[in-house]
Amino acid sequence: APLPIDGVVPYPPEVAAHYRAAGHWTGATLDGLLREAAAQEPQQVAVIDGERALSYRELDELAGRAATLLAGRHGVARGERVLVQLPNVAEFVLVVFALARLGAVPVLTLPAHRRSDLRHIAQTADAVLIVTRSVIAGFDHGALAREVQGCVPSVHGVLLVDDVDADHAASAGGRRGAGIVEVVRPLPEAPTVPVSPADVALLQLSGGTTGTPKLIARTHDDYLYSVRESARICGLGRHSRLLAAMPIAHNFTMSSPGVLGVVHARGTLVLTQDPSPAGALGLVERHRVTIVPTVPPLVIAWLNSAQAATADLTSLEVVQVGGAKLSRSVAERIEPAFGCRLQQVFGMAEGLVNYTRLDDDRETVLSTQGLRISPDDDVLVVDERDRPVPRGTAGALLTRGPYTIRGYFRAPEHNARAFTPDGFYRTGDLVVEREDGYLTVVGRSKDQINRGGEKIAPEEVENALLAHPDVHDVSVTGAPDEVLGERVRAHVVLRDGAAPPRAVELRRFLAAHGLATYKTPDVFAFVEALPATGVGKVDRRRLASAPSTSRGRA
Ligand code: J2J
Repeated sequence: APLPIDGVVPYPPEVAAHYRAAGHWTGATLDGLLREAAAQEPQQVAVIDGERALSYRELDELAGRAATLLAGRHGVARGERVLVQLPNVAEFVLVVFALARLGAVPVLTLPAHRRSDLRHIAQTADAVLIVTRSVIAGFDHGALAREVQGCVPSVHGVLLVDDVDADHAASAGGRRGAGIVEVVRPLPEAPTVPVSPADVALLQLSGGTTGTPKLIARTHDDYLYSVRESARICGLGRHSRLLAAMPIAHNFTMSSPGVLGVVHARGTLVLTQDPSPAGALGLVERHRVTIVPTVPPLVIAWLNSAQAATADLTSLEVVQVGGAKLSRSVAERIEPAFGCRLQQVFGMAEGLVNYTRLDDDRETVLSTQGLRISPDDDVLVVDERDRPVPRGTAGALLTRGPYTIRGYFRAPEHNARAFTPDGFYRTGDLVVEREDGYLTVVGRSKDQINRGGEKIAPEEVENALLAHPDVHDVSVTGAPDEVLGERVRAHVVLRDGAAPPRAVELRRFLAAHGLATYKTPDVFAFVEALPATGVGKVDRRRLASAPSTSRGRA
C-alpha cells in the first residue's frame, strides 16, 4: 500500500487509474529498476568515476549494504526524507539507490546550494539526515551540513560519504577516510522494504520564482514513465555511454534520460566533476561516450575549445542541449563540430519534457525545443485570461499529464497561483506551438532569471541583499549575456550617506548570508532610485532592458 506523506498533492484517482490503464504507470520502482538491471546484466559496467568502475552487480550489492548503513546506523526508514548534496561521483548513484531500497526519499540538492536554501529545504522536507562529502570544489560541506543540522531539529545526523566515522569504519573493517564504498563492503545487505510505485521516489527542486525554493515530489510511477520513454526517444541501449558533466542531481541529468535512463537501458554512466573541454571531451574519447546532456554555456565552451577539433569524438551519437534557450547560431555549429545529432530538450523538474527526435529534419532540430514525451501530456498555449491562442501565436504554456506534478510539496498558497483549478501547471514559459505540437520557447512570464540553465528567483537575491546594512532598496534582474543567456544584475539603492561597497564585499556578505553561489549577482549597479511602474511596483522590464555598462567597483 502507498505510504502517504503529508503535503504531497496526489493525482486525482480517476486520472491515476487512466495512466495505469494506458500502460504509462507500470508499477515499477527505483529499487526494482536497479535490481532488474543487476539480475539481467550483472557484469555490465554501470558507473565509471575516474579510475573506479562498478558493474551492475556491484552497484546493486553496494546499494544494499549502504542501505544497511543508512538504516542501521542512521535510522533512516521508509518515507523519510534525506538531503543529498553530492557532486558527480559514484557515491551519488549509490546513495540514491540505497535510499530507494529503504523506501526513503532523496532530496536532490546541488553542490552550489548553501545554508539559506539547504535550511529551508531541510525544514520543509523534515529531513532526518544530510548526506554529503567533507569537501566539494574546495568548500567545506561537512561544516555546512552540521550548520544546517544545528538549525533544523528534524535533522539528526550528517553522513559524509568520504569520511565515515572512524569508529564505524573500524567496526566495519574499513579505515577512516576510506569512503562509503569501502565502508559498506563488509556489511550485510538490507532486507527488502515494501515500496509502492505510488510512493514519492524523490524530491526535486524547482527553479523558483519566489523568495524560497519549492520542492517537487515525484512518484516512482510518474518519474520512471518519463525515464523509460526518454530512454526510448533518445535511442539508449546497452551500448550507450552517457557522460554526466553537468550537475548530476539536476532533473535533466537524472531523468531526461540521464542516470536513470542509462540504468533502464543497462548502459554505462560516465561521471566527471570536471566539465572543462579538456576534461569532458577527453572522457568522451577515452570511454567512447555516446550521449551527453548539456546546457548552452557548457556546449559553447566545448565548441570554442581546441579539443572540439582534436579529440576523437566519433563515438558521440547525440549531444543534448536544454535547460535554457539555445541560440540558433550555436545550434547550427553543434552537428558539424561533434559529428553527431543535436537534440534540443525543453523540460522542467515539475514534469513535462519535450525533445526534438533523432530523425527530425534539420530545421525542426535547429528552430524548436521539441515535442512532448507522451500523447497524454496536455499542452495548452493561452493568453493572460487562460484562453487558448491560435496555433502559431505566442502564449503562456500550461501543462498536465502522466509525469507532471499537480502541486508543489507543502506549498498550498503558492499552488493556488502556480496551478489552474483543473490541475494544469503554469510553466511561466511563453511558447509557440506548431501544427504538429512541436514547441518553440520564445520568452518567459515568470519572475525568474535563467543563468545558463540555473534558475534564480530575483526575490530571493533581493531579500538577501536587503539584509545588508548599507542597502536601502534593491531590484535584481537578468541582463543579457552571450554565453550564459542571462546573468544576474542587482540594482542597488544605498542608504543616505553610505559609500558604495565594493562588489567583492557584497559577494562576501551574500556568501555569509548563505546564498547559493550561482545566485550571487554578476553585476552590481548603484542607482539613485529604482524605476517604478504605474502602481508603484519596481519596473523590472525597464531594468532588464537597461544598458549593462554601470558596474560596481570590483
Ligand atoms: C528554453 N528554456 C528552457 C529550453 C528548460 C530536461 C531539460 C531541462 C530541464 C530543466 C529539465 C529549456 N529552452 N530548451 O528538468 O528534465 C527553462 C524553462 C523551464 C525551466 C525548467 C529536464 N529547457 N528551460 O531545465 O526545472 O523556463 O528543468 O520552465 O531546471 O527551464 O527548469 P528546470
